[in-house]
Amino acid sequence: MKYQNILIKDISAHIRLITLNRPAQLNALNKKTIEELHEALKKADDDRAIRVVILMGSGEKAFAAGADIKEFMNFTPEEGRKLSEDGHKLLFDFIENMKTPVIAAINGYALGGGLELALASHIRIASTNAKLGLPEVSLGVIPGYGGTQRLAHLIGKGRAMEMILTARPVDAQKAFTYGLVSEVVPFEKLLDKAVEYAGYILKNSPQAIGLAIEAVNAAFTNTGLKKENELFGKAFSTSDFKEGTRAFIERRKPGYSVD
Ligand code: DAK
Repeated sequence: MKYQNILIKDISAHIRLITLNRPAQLNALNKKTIEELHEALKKADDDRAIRVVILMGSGEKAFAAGADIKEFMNFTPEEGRKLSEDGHKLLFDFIENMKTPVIAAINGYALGGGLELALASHIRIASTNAKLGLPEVSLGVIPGYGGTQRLAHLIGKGRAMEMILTARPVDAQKAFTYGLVSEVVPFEKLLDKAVEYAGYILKNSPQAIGLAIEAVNAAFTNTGLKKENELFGKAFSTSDFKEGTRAFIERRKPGYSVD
């Protein structure tokens, strides 16, 4: 299959690099990109020769600056709920449950859906210029691709609340301190570092790795993702959501209701 929004490159016989490739839009995740990622990830997971996948964004500026605001701003609550459900199924839950480990190499902004993509991955490393955040409430919506659950699982409820409620991104160093990423390296070394981690994985049993992913994930089974899905749809029906996304497009500060 020929892809429009992603690039595929085998770094070695066992390591596949998948690059999000919409740099002019800071690799924002639109529907097409999500579908292509699903296709490419499924192919990698079904291929016994591929034993590690590395995910990156093209360019130096962004891993992914979020879901594509321009695309989803006009969705109805039902379309919002549906896209959230499909997104979970095709990409976020899909990655989390792959038997092939996925390493997110975060090269710049990982915001909103972009950070949620990294959170669904099994290992995260970042470049020194990375900025990670869940700014959804600044747009009048909530994280809808698992962020409310996976961030809290990963870094604890208090820090997750801080990041989600303030909508403020953290820099790479703070992300490391929070346990959000395993390591921080200069941008030029990021891919090499991801390959180094892949090298450690390749020394181990592929079957045991698949089982270990399943076992670790089992510790975090809960109904929170369903609740997030429902509340995400609810946010789409608010006037704040319409105002927040319009303000982003018009490059101005949103004027939210206070009653
Ligand atoms: N969506 C669409 N376009 C985006 C984008 C995004 N998330 N982020 C950046 N862009 C576009 C900009 O509009 C601009 O396009 P042009 O105007 O040139 O056509 C281009 O990328 C370059 O961006 P800037 O000119 O803004 O670059 P700056 O260096 O000035 O600023 C920035 C970089 C990352 C600080 C800024 O671009 C920014 O604040 N971006 C938005 C970040 C953000 O709020 N991300 C969270 C999005 S909300 C869903 C489920 C989950 C979600 C959504 C839906 N459904 C189930 C429907 C999750 C929501 C999110 O991710």
